[in-house]
Amino acid sequence: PQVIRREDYTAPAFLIETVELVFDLDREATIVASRLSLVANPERGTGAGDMVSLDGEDMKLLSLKVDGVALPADAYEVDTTGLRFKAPSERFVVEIETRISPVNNTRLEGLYVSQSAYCTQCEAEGFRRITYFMDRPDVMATYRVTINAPRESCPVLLSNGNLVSSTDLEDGRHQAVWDDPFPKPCYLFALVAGDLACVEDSFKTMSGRDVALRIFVEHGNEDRCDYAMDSLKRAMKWDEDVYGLEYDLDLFNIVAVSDFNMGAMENKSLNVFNAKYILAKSDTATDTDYELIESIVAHEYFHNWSGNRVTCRDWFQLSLKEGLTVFRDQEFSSDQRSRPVQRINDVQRLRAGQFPEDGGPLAHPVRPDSYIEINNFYTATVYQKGAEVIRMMHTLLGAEGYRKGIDLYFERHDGQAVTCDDFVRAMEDANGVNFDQFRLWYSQAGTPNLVWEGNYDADKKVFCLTIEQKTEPTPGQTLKSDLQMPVKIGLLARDGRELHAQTIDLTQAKQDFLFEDIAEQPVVSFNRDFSAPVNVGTTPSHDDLAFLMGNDTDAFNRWEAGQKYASDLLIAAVRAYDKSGDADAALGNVDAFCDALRATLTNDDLDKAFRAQAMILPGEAMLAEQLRPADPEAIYQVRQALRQKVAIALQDEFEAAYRHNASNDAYSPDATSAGQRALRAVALSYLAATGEGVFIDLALAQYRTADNMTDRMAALTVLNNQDHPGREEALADFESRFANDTVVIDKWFSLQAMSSRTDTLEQIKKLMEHPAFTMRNPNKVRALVGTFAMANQRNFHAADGRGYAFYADRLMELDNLNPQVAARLAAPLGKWRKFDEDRASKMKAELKRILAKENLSRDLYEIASKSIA
Ligand code: B3K
Ligand code: ZN
Repeated sequence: PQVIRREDYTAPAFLIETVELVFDLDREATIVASRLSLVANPERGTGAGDMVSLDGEDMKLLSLKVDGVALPADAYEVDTTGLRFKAPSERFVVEIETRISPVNNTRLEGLYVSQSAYCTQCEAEGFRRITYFMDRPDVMATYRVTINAPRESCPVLLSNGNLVSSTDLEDGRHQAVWDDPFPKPCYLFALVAGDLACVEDSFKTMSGRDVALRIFVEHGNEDRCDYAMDSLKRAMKWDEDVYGLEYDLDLFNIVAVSDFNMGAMENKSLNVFNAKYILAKSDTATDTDYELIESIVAHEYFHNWSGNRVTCRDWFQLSLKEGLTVFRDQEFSSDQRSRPVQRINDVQRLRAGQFPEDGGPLAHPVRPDSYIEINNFYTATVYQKGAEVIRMMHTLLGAEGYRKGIDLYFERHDGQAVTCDDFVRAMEDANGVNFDQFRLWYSQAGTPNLVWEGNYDADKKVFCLTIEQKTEPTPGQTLKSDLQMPVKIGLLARDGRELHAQTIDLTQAKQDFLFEDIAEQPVVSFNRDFSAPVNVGTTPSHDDLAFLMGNDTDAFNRWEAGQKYASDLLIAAVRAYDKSGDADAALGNVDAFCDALRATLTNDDLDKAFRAQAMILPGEAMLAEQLRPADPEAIYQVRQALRQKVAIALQDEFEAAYRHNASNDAYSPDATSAGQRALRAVALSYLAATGEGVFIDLALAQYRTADNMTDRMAALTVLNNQDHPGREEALADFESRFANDTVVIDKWFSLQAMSSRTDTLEQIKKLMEHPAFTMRNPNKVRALVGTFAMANQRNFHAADGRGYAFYADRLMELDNLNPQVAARLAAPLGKWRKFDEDRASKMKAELKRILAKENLSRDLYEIASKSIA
């Protein structure tokens, strides 16, 4: 397969000014007529005689006219990748008719059918599966779209922009015409048609315009849209307040569909969502679901400016819109909820998803240099690390300086397709700073490692902090440069007073920072708020960590100190366990750690959501990252043993927390109530970890009486790992309640796929036969199959290798239907370097088997071949 390189970028030979599309919808054979006005690109100096090259895949060309005249067969070339002919002049009109088959589109890219509705997904390169086009983001045009469809089965006809007209046609068909006045790249095109219910609301913008807001869902789901709608209105207001950005059309539509390759899509004024990120009511959605809905609705809305009004010049610049928009949605959520808890969640996500990527075979810079399949680059690096890069600029420039940069960026580039470099230049120019060194964050892959050392001179009252940075080589990048990063630090006195706090600007490989007038030997709170997205190799003493857990004025670092403390105990214990096989003995005395946790658990000055977070030990995968080779069974056993020790030591406190955080009020998804439920759930899970049967009964009782999904799932999660009749009872009850609810039943699939029980793989195989399961629906595959590899380290890595073989079989099966989703699930097999030789060779054998598959997609080929290298 061909490698696309960033350095090969050239501006398009021709531009497209206007696009007129007419769709005659039919499940088997949809006819798409397109009329494009093309003009030579002055930047390229092209004209008559130059080749016009249009992308196109998986469709039938029915007719082609240039300036009204059908092209003779020898005047154009058409193959499986596109259509080419010579331009007659500098300005001309192309008319194309194609036929496509939405119902046979299992890739869910382009125009496809979900349940009974038609919908589209065009980012990154799906538009070329609808009609021949210059499918690249730097070709921006205005669109007029006509949709013809049967009135009965498709009463709702939607596209981007404003509705121009609706008319009845003959034979029970009807027609809608939509016009989008804002020039856009084709990846933002969308069409939806079907029999959908609609929930309506409105928003008054800061300049007083009324915007109609509509959410379209399957009939019967109308009562599950309130939270998404409320989130949308809060996001619109927040973007006005914080960024001065106002919505620019008179309507904004959201459609929820059940078959979707990812979370959601920001098509201009017609966002299409995976139904799981829209639908929620108290008995079907957990607090986490509500949080995700809020942040994804906001994320897609924010793209209207950061992505749509200003878009990417080419796909290597993807982080221009994604990093920025993730940063914006993270800040939105921080303002809606607890800021420290939000930061903890975001950092956990970065560490769980991005750090392993950056340290593994798929490592790539935030702005990649090459790709085979662009869909493989919608990664944690482009999204989450990209957001951290924006956050660092925010920290370095301050909120005001950052806003000046943002204002300049939108002023300069509105209506354009630009680069990450253009964004950084706006930040520099607005603030009179130089970001030459900082820019390396876009081009250099790998997570920097920081180590620090403090030296206190008691006579001079001077504290010297020495910091060293180093980034390990990544595939294709052996030499690494020193990066610029803001490191927030605090110096604390033994009584908890803050002696000094500062954001330091690290730029060198090794750098000293001097602090004067420091009255006593301080305890260092390093990289507060995770201001630099790095690994910190220095582990303070257990005493200092316990002190920071109880005293740091930075909430993030209070949590971080607990995580470091736990990791340190667990890693040492895993090493000891490998020799002794006795997890309890390997852990030894952990009283001091338990005391520190107790102090946090019972500190009523702390937010409950924070306390709940602080009780959760680092996950098995996180621990595996810090061990080489990682022994998944040892990690599992040792982590369980520490959980039990904590549970027994803090049993009274957990019981009290469980009792005191029961609620008699009706469910409300607000952050405070959610925090209370989270604390109660953590308490229940620890109580069950004591090993006492009464607490399993308590979980079962909670399951039976739960009046909301959060409490129900908390109980079921506990039961899920038990050998107890209550497990079967609760799982069977859940199944019968929600068997027909496609969004909710996925929780049931994924929970079972996550079970630490050793019969889990057999259960998964059985569940694949369940009537609600199908390999054609990405949510189902992710819930049952993806979860197994991503969130069940113990069983996926079972020593006999059956987990790997099962998984590879599923990836190959899926590759024939939906290569994009198959490739997105493939990364776990690429982690073989982290494991012992036996596991590593089994994992590699599966990768080889995948690479030998007939008709292997470009998508899966790219991930599998890079993973094995
Ligand atoms: N921009 C889309 C993601 C498209 C993924 C294509 N493989 C959703 C988002 O990031 O908002
Ligand atoms: Zn996005």
